[in-house]
Amino acid sequence: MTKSLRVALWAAVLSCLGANTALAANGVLNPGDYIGFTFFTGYMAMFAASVFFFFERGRVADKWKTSLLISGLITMIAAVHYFYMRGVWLDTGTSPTQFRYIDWTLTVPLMCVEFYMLLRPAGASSAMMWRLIASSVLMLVAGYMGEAVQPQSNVMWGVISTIGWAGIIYEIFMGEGKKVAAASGNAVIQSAFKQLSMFALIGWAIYPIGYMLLPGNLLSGMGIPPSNMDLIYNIGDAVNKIGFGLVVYAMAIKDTK
Ligand SMILES: *C/C=C(C)/C=C/C=C(C)/C=C/C1=C(C)CCCC1(C)C
Repeated sequence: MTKSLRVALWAAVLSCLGANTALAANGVLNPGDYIGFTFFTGYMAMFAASVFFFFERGRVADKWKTSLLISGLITMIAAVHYFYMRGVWLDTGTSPTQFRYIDWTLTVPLMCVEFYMLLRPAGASSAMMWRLIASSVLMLVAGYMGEAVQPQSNVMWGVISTIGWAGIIYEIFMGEGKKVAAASGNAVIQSAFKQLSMFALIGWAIYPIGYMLLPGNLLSGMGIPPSNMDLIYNIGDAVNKIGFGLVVYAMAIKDTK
């Protein structure tokens, strides 16, 4: 990419983020409400992904059917929550924090189960699954505390939440997850595990960026309205929930052949 193209792209992204959006508060999707648009496209994308995973489940080997089912449940739970979040956004123009965190509290532990299901044939212990789930709960409860209960202490809660995230990263990059995957001797599983791990490391890093827009946090006061947090969360959800499911799907199809 040439330098001028890069500069132009960044300018476009920044002006979009900094724009004073026509926020909704009257039940109408206004032309300039790009955050509202992502609630709608997110809703339909999650819905369509669920149909896809449920139907494709019939094409994979028996041992991967539960994994595909969980991929579909993750996007289906998200679709229902996006339906409600979209409504809150249109009616009030405020962040649907409660629905957001109820969604995550169900879907992120299911993503931990997905890691476990992938490595179970290779000998992963259920203790590993519970450690991942416990870390994810710490991450999400602390995030909710910082966003909704004690917003004046959102930096402290963000740090605590990051400890939970680090627990997940440790488990898959240095703990049992890594060891079991390496010992599995199955290149298809190893490649899928590596991709899911990268989602948890890079794809999930999208969320703390949104969180840092909260007043008083690291990215506040840079001219980006805090409401863009929902834009960033919506992008993160589409990338991570659908992408995660597609990695599992591709792995299952490959391993079935
Ligand atoms: C489908 C939903 C997913 C994968 C949600 C993931 C959410 C996170 C990885 C959130 C992480 C956070 C931190 C690491 C610190 C700040 C607070 C959070 C909750 C945004």
